[in-house]
Order: sequence, then C-alpha cells, then structure tokens
Amino acid sequence: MRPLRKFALIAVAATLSLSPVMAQELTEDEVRRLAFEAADDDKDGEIDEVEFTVDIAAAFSAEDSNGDDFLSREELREVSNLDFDELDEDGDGRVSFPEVMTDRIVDFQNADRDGDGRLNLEEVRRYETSQ
Ligand SMILES: [Ca+2]
Ligand SMILES: [Ca+2]
Ligand SMILES: [Ca+2]
Ligand SMILES: [Ca+2]
Repeated sequence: MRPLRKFALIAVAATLSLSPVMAQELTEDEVRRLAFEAADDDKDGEIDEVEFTVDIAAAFSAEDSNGDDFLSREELREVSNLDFDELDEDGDGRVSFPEVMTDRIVDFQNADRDGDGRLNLEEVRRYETSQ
C-alpha cells in the first residue's frame, strides 16, 4: 500500500475521513486537492499560516497514538517519511509539536513563492512535486 504522507506540506487524511482503500484509488493530485480543501478552513482558496498550523496540529494529535503530546520514532514512522532525527532538534528521542512546526514552517515559507504568507493550491503542487 502506498503510504499516505500525512506530514506532507499539507497534512493528508488526518482531517479527512478517507479509508485507505479510497485513498489508494485517488491520484496524488486528487489527494492533494482534498487535503488542501480540508485545510482551507475559511474556503478562500488559500492556506494561511494559522490554517497551516491547525492542519499540522490535527495531524500531530491524530498520530500521537498514546496521547503523551510527543511523537515517538514508531509513531512518526507509521505516517511519515520525515526524518525523525532531523525533527528531534533537542535530541531527547521524541518529537514535540513545536519541533514539528519549526520544520513545517520552513516548508511553508519555501512553498510560498510569491511571499504573501499564504499558499494556494498551485504553490502547494509545485512545491510537493519538486521534492
Ligand atoms: Ca483559507
Ligand atoms: Ca506519543
Ligand atoms: Ca525532541
Ligand atoms: Ca503565496
């Protein structure tokens, strides 16, 4: 099964009720669009930093299966292709939400090509397909 990249630029599926089977039948582009729409809370066609943070927070708590507010190596591995050691900045063997956001916000800023502090779908697509 193709793993869902829940910690892709926009968190996929954490806020969607996609079953794995459904998700498998969708193209990457369709999954990206659904994730984008789910993250775009005010439906203005762009994701601002607040919406982005809310989206990542939802993904984070969904993946924190034991609810201790940290992601263990195992919890992260199940959902993401991000490098655990890279995320764990203070090296305490667990990844906190601020550590995730520090990493994600860099992606957000890199993806924001026109620098207006918001991401539209095209910016997300360009960024993710260039990875
Ligand atoms: Ca929005
Ligand atoms: Ca945990
Ligand atoms: Ca840490
Ligand atoms: Ca932008």
